[in-house]
Amino acid sequence: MKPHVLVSREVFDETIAMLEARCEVESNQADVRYSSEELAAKLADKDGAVVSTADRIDAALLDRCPRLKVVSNVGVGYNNIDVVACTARGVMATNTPGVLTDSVADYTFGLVIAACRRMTEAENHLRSGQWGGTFLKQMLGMDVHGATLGIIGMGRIGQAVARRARGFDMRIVYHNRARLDAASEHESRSAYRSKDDLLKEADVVVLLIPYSPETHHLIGARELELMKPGAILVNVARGGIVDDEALVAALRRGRIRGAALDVYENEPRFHPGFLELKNVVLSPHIASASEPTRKAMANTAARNCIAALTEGRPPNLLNPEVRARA
Ligand code: 8YV
Repeated sequence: MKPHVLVSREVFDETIAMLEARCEVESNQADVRYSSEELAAKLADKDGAVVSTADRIDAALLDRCPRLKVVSNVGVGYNNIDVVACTARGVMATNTPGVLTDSVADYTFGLVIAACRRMTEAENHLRSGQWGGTFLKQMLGMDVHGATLGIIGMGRIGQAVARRARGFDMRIVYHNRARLDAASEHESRSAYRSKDDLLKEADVVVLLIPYSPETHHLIGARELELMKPGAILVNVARGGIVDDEALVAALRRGRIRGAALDVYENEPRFHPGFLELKNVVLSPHIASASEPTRKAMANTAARNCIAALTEGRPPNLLNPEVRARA
């Protein structure tokens, strides 16, 4: 008998076809976000789940899914999944590392340029009908070339952003839980700094770390005060890493030059103060959203789910210590 799988959000037809070749599939192709209660009810009789990073998979939900053997995240970040609770219940958890690295790095660098050169502010100015023609001191911004880029989180994506920064002749400093080896530092032309020293030195600070209780509000009022007055903050990692209340206050009083955000505390809700500000670029969590990359993410998640249900040990297993349910 084929295992039963829930796909919690709309995916591509090819992903459904891949799953249906090996599983009985129920997919939310209407893409209406399930409540926690609806998700638990849908998973009560399932063997596997392909879920989005917006779906909360916690102990309370897992206790209502006695057959569940695998939770397969469509995304590299997995703070939405209580992996310890999965392991305790014999549930495998997987993510999709690697396939989105370059798309997220591309988008991150696009946000760097947009914020430094005030691109969205300029577009809004034009769209609002206020433009009276070009003049010398219009929309003066900061040059990207030659600026110092500070990368907090020098994993795959951080190192891909560093490669892009080299093409713009930027100086690169980074902070990471573990310092890179000498060869990787040399290859990325980057220099290690403590978090505080990076914040004091960088013209542009980019956040590329996972969210966890340890990184909650890693950037708050204190850290924003350390930044250079003309500096820019870019967050494409996770909402909650930045204290958005403190960031709104710092942007309002011009404590830093600007920001670019793709993620927010409590998204899809976000701090209304951002909407009043011209010195912030806003986008709706789309850093990985190129079509090829989102297809690769969904298909990788499907392959992880199928492997877990048919072979027992999937690629990209987040809890290899798990004794999976029979
Ligand atoms: C989202 C992301 O997963 O991969 C991640 O961790 O944050 C994004 O790629 C994306 O919204 C797909 O659901």
